[in-house]
Amino acid sequence: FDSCKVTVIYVLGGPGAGKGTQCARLVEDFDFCHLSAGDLLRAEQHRPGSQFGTLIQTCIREGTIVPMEVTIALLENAMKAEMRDGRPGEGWQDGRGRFLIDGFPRKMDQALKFDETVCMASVVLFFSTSEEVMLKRLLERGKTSGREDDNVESIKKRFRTYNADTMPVIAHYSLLGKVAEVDSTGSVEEVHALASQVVRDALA
Ligand code: UP5
Ligand code: MG
Repeated sequence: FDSCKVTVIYVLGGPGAGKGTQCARLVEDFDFCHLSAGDLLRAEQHRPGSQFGTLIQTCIREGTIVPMEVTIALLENAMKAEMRDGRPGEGWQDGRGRFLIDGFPRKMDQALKFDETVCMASVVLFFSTSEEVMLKRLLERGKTSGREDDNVESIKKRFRTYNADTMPVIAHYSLLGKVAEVDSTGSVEEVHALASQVVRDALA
């Protein structure tokens, strides 16, 4: 597809920072298609016949990053499908596709590759809070989520990968003046108010 015809916002932040929750709220207010890289990987993991099932399962449990080719292909396919089939109100506005890309790019190789071959994000919406808050949220969700990585051992590994691989990505976009940091410690509504302002500014 034509990368000039899309508006992309990357949504980053640590595990449990609230990326998915806030994206779900933002699509209620703005015409965006929400694509979570983690959700796409989990769907691929369970797709019958997928050759990446075991690889994805291992990476997710160990909190490591799936090789970028797999994730980029899933994202690109989802974006193409949306551009082809999407309707206004589902991420398609005035002939432009609008995407909230949640949980990606989380490593420098993915960031450089996606920016070069797919498209460049206009803004990086960065949700930040403490590990203490994120751990509490993930353990609470783990009681019912069924996610294989919502346990203390996996969560610690996810924090480690986040600090080692994803923080440099945020620093990279920060140098390019693209990062809008939102404190996600408060209530869902409080964080939503701050995030909405970032999106409004990005679309202005
Ligand atoms: N909650 C949310 N906001 C709250 C608030 N303000 N107050 C109180 N509670 C709040 O929220 C987490 C929990 O907290 C929920 O129960 C929520 O109700 C509550 P959520 O919105 O789900 O947070 P989110 O930041 O989306 O957390 P998530 O666990 O999804 O983050 P991760 O980044 O760890 O997970 P993701 O699905 O993106 O990735 C999983 C794995 O996939 C990675 O570890 C990696 O192995 C793999 N992956 C790749 O390999 N490559 C990629 O590009 C992407 C993923
Ligand atoms: Mg999420």
